[in-house]
Amino acid sequence: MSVFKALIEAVIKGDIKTAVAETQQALDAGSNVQDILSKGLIATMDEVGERFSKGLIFIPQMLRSAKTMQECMKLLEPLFQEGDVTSKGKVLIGTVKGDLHDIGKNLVSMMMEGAGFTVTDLGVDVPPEKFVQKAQEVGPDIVAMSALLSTTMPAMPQTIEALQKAGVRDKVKVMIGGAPVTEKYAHQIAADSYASDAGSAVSKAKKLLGIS
Ligand code: B1M
Repeated sequence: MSVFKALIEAVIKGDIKTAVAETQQALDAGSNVQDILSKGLIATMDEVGERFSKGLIFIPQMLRSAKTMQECMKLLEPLFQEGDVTSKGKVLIGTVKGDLHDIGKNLVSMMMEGAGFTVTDLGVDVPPEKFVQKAQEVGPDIVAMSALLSTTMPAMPQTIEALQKAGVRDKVKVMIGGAPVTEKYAHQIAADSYASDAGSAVSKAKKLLGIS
């Protein structure tokens, strides 16, 4: 049985108060932050997704669990800081057009910031033209796109094409990720990098920019 049983149950129920208290208690008890995240919070969202697929829960419950997870993540965020104040590079990140899922994207954003990148987060449902406009404005080293729906994945190549048309593509590296996205898909759409999770997104970003 998981040591995070009470936390898991609270996230499934969408009980924010208990989930936040359980997260704090796990931290106080010296639990590893990565464990709280992966075994307590992320694994629970997989369970929530399965219950949704089986028709056991519906959108409002899924939304409540998502909100609960995000409140717990606020406690973990400061613990991801590496303490290096020099910016490692600029990252422009967003969830692609038509897609409202932002927990994974927020996690990537949080870990990137913690690792010393300067992150501009465009939020969710970001159309290609918004990526282009903001890229022209902030001059990022990396444009990072997240998608959680197989139906919104095509917005990734559309965004790459828009960057190309605006003459921005050659000035940035493009990284993609999200549950339905694969390394193969990244090759297929000529993205520069794919990461399966927030931790590897950081190491891949460093690799893209030649930082150790
Ligand atoms: Co939705 N949803 N949802 N949902 N939802 C999924 C994704 C789904 C798999 C559930 C299911 O059916 N089993 C399914 C998608 C099926 C598919 O297309 N393959 C689904 C569906 C169908 C839908 C709707 C269409 C439901 C409906 O309306 N009938 C609808 C679509 C709305 C829209 O976007 N237009 C919808 C809505 C929602 C809510 C709004 C209720 C809510 C989102 C709230 C929010 O995000 N603020 C929600 C939720 C919570 C989920 C599940 C349960 C959890 C997602 C999550 O946050 N996971 C999800 C089931 C699941 O994923 N198991 C599901 C935790 C998060 C940490 O993981 O986002 O994968 P993830 O991020 C990972 C990696 O993917 C990676 O790093 C993170 C981990 O470290 N990563 C990157 C992510 N982005 C990256 C970018 C990178 C690199 C790595 O580089 C740039």
